[in-house]
Amino acid sequence: MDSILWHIREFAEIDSTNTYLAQEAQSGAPEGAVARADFQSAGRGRLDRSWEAPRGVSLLASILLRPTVPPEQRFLVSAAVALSARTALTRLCGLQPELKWPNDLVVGKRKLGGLLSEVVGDGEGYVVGIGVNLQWPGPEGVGGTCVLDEMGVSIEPRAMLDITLGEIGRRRSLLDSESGRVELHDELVHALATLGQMIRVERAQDSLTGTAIALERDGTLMVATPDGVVAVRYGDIVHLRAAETL
Ligand code: BT5
Repeated sequence: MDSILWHIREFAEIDSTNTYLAQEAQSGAPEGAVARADFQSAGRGRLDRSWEAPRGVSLLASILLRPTVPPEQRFLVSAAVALSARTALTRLCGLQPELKWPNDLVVGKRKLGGLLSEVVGDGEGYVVGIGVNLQWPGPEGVGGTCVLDEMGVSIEPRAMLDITLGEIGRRRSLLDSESGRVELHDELVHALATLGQMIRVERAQDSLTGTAIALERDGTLMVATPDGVVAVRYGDIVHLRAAETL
């Protein structure tokens, strides 16, 4: 059941829906506040990277959630949104993207969407931004894809948002309980293309190659390398190929 009262604010143009909603959240906006834009002049990715999209061809939205989640399981808040977007796409057009650790929606090796989750205060809220390429596959050279290229259908951003919010409503209460978080974690593991892949981890200080073997309860990715198992807590990864054995 959809238990959240959504309050959606739509913009023809904004700098970044995440920046806007984070300010609203700081000022006490309630859970369920949502910002959606046709165009962002300063769309943000993680680590000061940018998220690009021409006007009207992508879902560009941010959602404010205020669950009670232990700090080490905060990643499940953005996971709940990513899983909801995934289900929304399947319901809308049959596409079933996979998730790539830590925050991408992918079709094979191509990036369909990304999430940017920001904590408000000391965990009083989470602004989860989501960008999904609907009718434009992303900037040249980044290996992106879009729903139109994958399925031949044009989905309107608002339609995708509405179904995604309904799906978030179904998952939202899971975040508040230990058993619910286990359920979400299981759904995430099932949707995560990363597990069982040979991957390259790229971090500021180093890079390593190995097989992703597990996702810990705190979101840490366990990677088996020739030098032993390494716990990867942050970083970017590249999927190289499916590993022969797990
Ligand atoms: C992400 O960052 O993937 C998070 C993207 C979140 C965007 C949403 S849109 C609504 C909300 N408001 C915001 O301001 N942001 C959120 P990251 O993993 O750092 O990926 C960024 C990288 O993806 C860039 O450096 C490019 O290489 C690539 N990229 C940029 N635009 C893309 C696109 N449309 N499709 C595919 N790849 C893209």
